[in-house]
Amino acid sequence: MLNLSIMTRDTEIFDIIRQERERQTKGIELIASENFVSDQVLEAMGSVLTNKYAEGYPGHRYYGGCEVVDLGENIARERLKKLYNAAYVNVQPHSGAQANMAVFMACLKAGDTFMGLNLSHGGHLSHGSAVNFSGLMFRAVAYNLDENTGLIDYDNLEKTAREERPKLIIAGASAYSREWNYARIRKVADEIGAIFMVDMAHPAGLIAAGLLDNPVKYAHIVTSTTHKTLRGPRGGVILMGEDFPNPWGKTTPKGEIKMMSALLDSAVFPGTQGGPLEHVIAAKAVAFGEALTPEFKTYQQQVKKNAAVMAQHFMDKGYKVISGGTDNHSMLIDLRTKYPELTGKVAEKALVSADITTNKNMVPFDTRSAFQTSGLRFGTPAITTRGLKEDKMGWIVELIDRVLQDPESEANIQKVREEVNREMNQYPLFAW
Ligand code: DSN
Repeated sequence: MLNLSIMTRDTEIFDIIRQERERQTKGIELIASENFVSDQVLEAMGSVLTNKYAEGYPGHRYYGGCEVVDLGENIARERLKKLYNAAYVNVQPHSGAQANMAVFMACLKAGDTFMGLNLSHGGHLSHGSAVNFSGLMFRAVAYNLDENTGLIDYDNLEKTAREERPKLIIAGASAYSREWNYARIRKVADEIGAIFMVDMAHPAGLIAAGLLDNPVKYAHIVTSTTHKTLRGPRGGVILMGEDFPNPWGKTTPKGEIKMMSALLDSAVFPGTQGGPLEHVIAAKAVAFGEALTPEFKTYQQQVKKNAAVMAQHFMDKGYKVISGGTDNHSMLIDLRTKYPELTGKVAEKALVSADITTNKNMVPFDTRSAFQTSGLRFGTPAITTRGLKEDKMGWIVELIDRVLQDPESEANIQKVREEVNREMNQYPLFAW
């Protein structure tokens, strides 16, 4: 074995890992898109599979010696199909944005029009932000939330779709706490001949547990990340049910008409990625296996219950929760009703100092910029993994409110931080 002098322990980096482990252990993690994976998921990610190049797909690789990783990738594919009742899956996207990019590449030509939820109303960067590939290479048209209800304005969505005739309509969000009416969007997509894609990254775990509607029943194509409510490694996936656009008039440079499944596979590799991360794919397989267990359903029920109870506590304290509550794991708080002068930026910083991690977020029709914001986004997947139940949600909201009442006071923050650290010590996070 090659022995480099640097192979004495790299204390610089391992000390950083130790510090991050400590940060995760002592705090309350409320970022809606984060979670804590199981030891098995972590072990698979840190395994020898990282050494293997496997460009291509199981059975059709560009490298020798892929027989073993083929087995792992096939198990990941079969488990994912079972989880969402899908007919086609691709488990290779390195992230959700990569999965979305592959869908764009398979379905659109540069300059084509598509529609997604306005980023400042809870949408995602890769659904048409002007600084993302989606907004730079394609013509993005946004639909909005209704200002009064905080719900998707489906009338506006339909009207915009009929006027703009996008080739692709995307449903899905980073900060939207309500169930989607997928059937209604599919109807207008069919009317104008558009492909309907759902990015289920945020609620994927709740959907897998059957607690929210499964978009695979309605959409032509579904994408997701695997590391949010689904509780797997960081990564992306693409799925289709039986009803996918086939072949959607796409021809290859050689003039062959290709099926959508083949188009998506080639859009992932070689279109937008090189070698797949087989260690991450193995970790995805582990997470999908975990998601197929009855305990996972119980966990997701608790995630949802914790979120509903937390949202109610915020409202009881006079905070505005956008849309008046939540159907999933997350909620968006408009700080302006209770603390009109307080920005999301200042609030986030004060909470982080108290070891309560959250993120500032624009609220629909925000009067402040994306750097300041008037809102905070909270989610319950990580604290639920940690073992906190609904009886602790009032305590968390109380601590948040104490920080926000006096966000500049180090003494106030310190008192809250001590309470947070003392309590979280009761909820062990790592077995090792
Ligand atoms: N950045 C993620 C989130 O926090 O929602 C989405 O990709």
